[in-house]
Amino acid sequence: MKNLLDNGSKCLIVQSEFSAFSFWNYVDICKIAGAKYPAAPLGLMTVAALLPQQWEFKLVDANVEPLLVKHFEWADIVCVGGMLPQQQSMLSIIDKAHQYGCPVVVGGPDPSSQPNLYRSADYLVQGEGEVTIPMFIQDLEKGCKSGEYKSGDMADMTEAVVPRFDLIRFQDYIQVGIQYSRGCPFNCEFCDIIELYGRKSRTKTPEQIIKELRTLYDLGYRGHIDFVDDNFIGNKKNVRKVLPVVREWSEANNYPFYFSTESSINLADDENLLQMMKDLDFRFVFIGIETPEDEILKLTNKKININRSIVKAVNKIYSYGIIVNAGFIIGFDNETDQTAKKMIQCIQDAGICMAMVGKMYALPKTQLTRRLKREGRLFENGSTIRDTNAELDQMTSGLNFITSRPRLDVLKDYIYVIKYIYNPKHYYERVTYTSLHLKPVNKYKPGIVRMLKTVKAFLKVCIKVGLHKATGWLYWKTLLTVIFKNPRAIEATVNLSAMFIHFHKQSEFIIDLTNNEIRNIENCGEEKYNQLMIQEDRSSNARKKSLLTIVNH
Ligand code: B12
Ligand code: SF4
Repeated sequence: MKNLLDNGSKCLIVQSEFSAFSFWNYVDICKIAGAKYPAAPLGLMTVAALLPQQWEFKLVDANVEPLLVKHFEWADIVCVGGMLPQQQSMLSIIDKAHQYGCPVVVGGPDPSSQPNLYRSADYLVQGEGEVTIPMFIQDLEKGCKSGEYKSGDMADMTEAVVPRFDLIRFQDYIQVGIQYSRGCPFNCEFCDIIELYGRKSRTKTPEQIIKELRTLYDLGYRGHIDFVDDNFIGNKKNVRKVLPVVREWSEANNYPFYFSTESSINLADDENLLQMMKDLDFRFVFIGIETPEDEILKLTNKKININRSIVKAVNKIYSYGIIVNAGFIIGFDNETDQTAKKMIQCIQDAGICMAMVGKMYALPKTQLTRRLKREGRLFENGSTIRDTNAELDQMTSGLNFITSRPRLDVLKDYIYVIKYIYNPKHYYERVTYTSLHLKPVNKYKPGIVRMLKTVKAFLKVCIKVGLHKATGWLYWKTLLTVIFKNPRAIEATVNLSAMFIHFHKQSEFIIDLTNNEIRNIENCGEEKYNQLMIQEDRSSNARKKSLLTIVNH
């Protein structure tokens, strides 16, 4: 075998395919916008920056281009990594690479949480690459042909490298991610982030962030940047330091980017921070609302959301020009028959268009899982999704435990919520509400090429949504209302309206899937179903175990 540390070794990095039906894979909308996929593979671009720089790299994202034989024939070594929904595709890439005689390095979120499944790879690199990739390289130096690398240490973010953004074609994506921090200070019972990345939010320095932005700028990227943090405001003191620096840089460069991120809801309490984000043209924030019911929040220890009006908090954020996308969960222990109605009311009253309503999932490294195990309620292998493991996300899978309410009630409530909120009339009511409450700054101004693309996309939306019998009238009514009452928000209105194409398709898929599950339970009876699930777990294999790892924010 060739000495891989030689100059010019060829390293093929593969982003494997995601499931087509994920809430997040709004590929139809990408096509309208002239792109191929929502988000660029930040993890793998970071990995490329951590590997020997004398190597020659090729990054193939199978979500935007076919992975071909010639790619494997070119490569001396193959790196593959990703999250749970990519598990099947990652495993098949390992096999394929071996067919062509390439050693394979595997890493990333799923191989780190389910290492057993990935032992077919030659090198299994767990955890944060900043810590474990150097261990792998040391082994290569020693000529090791295989190895496993893990560490209890967490990466020092102030030493993080600039990802190899040069390895992708920007036009393939709607957005490019950068990461400012890892970890979150809160302590929600169902969350694995705090156990994987810690409760101390580790941040990069302002200089590092500017360096990343400058790199993207110099490579010609303009437009949407997503801060992929677990909780962007997890370390408020540091965020307050970085935002003004980024603003100064943005201003000096004529605002080449606009931003989005994930944050806890206490963002709404901090007008100063909101103003800083507005000044930088933040346009979206994803917030884990989970449930509007305080009793449930208490049990799940999501204290930061308790004793507040969600509607007021969301409105506050809209007033700074930032659209709130949110996650909700059904399947908490102390839900009642009023839960679904309260959730719907919260989503409608706050006008949350992109509401990802998922079923509760007990993740391996969480307090929730440990409690359910103690209570004898955990289906260790989460095998509720055994027939559809290619379609994994929070909406298609979940409830991998004996629910406290009858499971059928939970599932029926789930369908009720999804049907209601993704009914065209109700969805467009929310688009109108958000658009009228939004005060965008629109500091980022697209160049002429992007402008033409935007106009083309707008016309496509007008045809696809505006001429559709289910949405036509609602779309034009919403559009005209916003043009007359809050014209600055028109871009947001069109974007949110377009997203309905994806949500409609995706919600129908979810409803069918959940109805099948309901039929199965009705056929065998709930008690027997639970018994079967628990028994099945006792005799199940490692592959099924992997189906557990879905997360909520
Ligand atoms: C941003 C984000 C998203 C974005 C994705 C944007 C994008 N560009 O892909 C969105 C919102 C779309 C998303 C969706 C989902 N996400 Co997500 N997401 C994240 C988040 C917050 C950051 C990911 C990121 O970019 N990190 C920054 C990069 C640099 O880190 P990284 O990718 O982990 O890579 C590092 C290491 O893992 C390692 N590494 C990675 N790959 C490889 C490969 C090799 C060969 C090696 C050696 C090392 C290596 O080195 C890198 C540097 O340290 C993480 C949480 C987190 N803190 O990581 C969750 C996370 C990745 N998501 C997760 C999940 C489960 C999902 C969903 C399934 C949830 C859902 N709602 O249904 C969906 C599925 C998406 C889909 N397309 O189908 C889980 C994955 C768990 C698992 N076992 O796989 C995570 C870890 C959150 C968690 N609580 O556990 N997500
Ligand atoms: S669910 Fe969100 S707010 Fe709660 S601990 Fe996890 S990352 Fe933090």
